[in-house]
Amino acid sequence: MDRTAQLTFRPATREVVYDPGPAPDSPHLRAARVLEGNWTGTSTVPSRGLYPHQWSWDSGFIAIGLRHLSPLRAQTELETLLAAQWGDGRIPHIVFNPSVPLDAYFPSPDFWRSSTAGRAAGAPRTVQTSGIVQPPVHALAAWLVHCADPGLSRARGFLAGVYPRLAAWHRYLLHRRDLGGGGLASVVHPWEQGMDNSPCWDAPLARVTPAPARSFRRADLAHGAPEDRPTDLDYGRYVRLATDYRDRGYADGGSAFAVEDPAFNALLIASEHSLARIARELGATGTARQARAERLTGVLIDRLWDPAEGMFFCRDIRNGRDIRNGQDTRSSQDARSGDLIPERSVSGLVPLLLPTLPRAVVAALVRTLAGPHFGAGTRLVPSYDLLGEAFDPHRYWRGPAWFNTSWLLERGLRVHGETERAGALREAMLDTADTSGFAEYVDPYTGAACGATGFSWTAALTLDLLEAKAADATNGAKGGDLG
Ligand code: 9WN
Repeated sequence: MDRTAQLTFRPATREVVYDPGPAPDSPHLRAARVLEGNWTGTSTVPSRGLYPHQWSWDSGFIAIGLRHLSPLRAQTELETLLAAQWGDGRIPHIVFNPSVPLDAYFPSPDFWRSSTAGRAAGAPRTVQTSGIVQPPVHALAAWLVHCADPGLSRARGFLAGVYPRLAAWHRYLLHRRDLGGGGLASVVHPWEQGMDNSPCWDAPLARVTPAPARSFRRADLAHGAPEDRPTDLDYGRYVRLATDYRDRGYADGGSAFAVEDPAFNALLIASEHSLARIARELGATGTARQARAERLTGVLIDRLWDPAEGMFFCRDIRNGRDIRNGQDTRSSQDARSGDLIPERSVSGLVPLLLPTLPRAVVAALVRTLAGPHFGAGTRLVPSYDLLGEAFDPHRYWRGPAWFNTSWLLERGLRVHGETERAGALREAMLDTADTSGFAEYVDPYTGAACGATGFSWTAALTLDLLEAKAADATNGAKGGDLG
């Protein structure tokens, strides 16, 4: 599927140009090789060793890059994920590959028991999945994938096929997961938010009794340095939360851990904007969805924005609540509001992505991004406050820079006309991704690789940035968005 020389139509200038294709052994080809190596035939694994199944938000980011190599594969990536959707609308965070041995990844299908424990919630019978979710980047990805080849998309009925599933997914999040009662979706497990061991979870997780270490066996340590990964104590708590959820039949509402996260909700809102575009493409008006996206942006600000700090924070909606046997023993409206968690995570900058943010919020976010907590002396944006007590440049989501969050911020900067800053971030990402061997995450100061190399979303988003850069060179600074 390597791209070779071709004639290309440039919509901005309405001309057909000769595109010689990527130079031999260019970053473009190196990134393409990673995706080729991680493709299974119907989807892409995040990395061959550490993550040998299909992950939900990974597939969204992967499809965004894959669309430049093979729009058909990018469509298939999302269709495979959506085929594992549950009856209640949730998109599971992992779709398991039955040919991978059970001990290759923990927790494996026999832990989640989706087809039995998840029956009441409508888990599929023929494919095994986890029972939790991940950030809703999918409608955004589906729209971008469509834009890469609208002809193929229309011929295959791609958008018409995915739209009802994406709509059900958003409905699930906005209704079943509005655990705080204020209009935002809550995550009920750190794995759901995707930044597994972020210091934001330390306080809410401290209330969770860890599962005994002997009751499970981690598989991740066989692939990564222990000091780059979450601790055993973290894992004990992850296992406890997931076990309790499973044992409640994956019914929502009784979790001891429930947090409204800015990045998770910003992606939901960005995806709602994309669903409005998809609806329009399919012949509807999209007006109601567009209005909902704008209204939710206001709710996000009301519930998670801190003007004094110039960023968004997580809201711990279980703070002070007593959950026993899956029942919330308090019911007053007061108990629903919870407290903001005073930890600065990159998650609190991701809402920059939203097009209808007030100017003052945008200006404050841009200042925070460049300031001492996230910008001082770094190559890429750290996952956590450089000045925070828990900062660790190598340990997973407690400091290292990740490419998906930087990609979202780069996009956010462009949405708000911060072209120069976006350009600088893009250059830093392109350079670091390639020199780190498309690492899973990197030291934010040095760019040194951490975790897995040959990581799919790093390669995919590199391809996306390379395409955007090439389009900018041809069309002027605003080109390259493809949607
Ligand atoms: C648990 C696959 C996933 C990413 C997450 C990242 C990591 C899994 C793990 O890998 O989480 O879902 O085993 O640590 O934190 O964001 O989607 O790449």
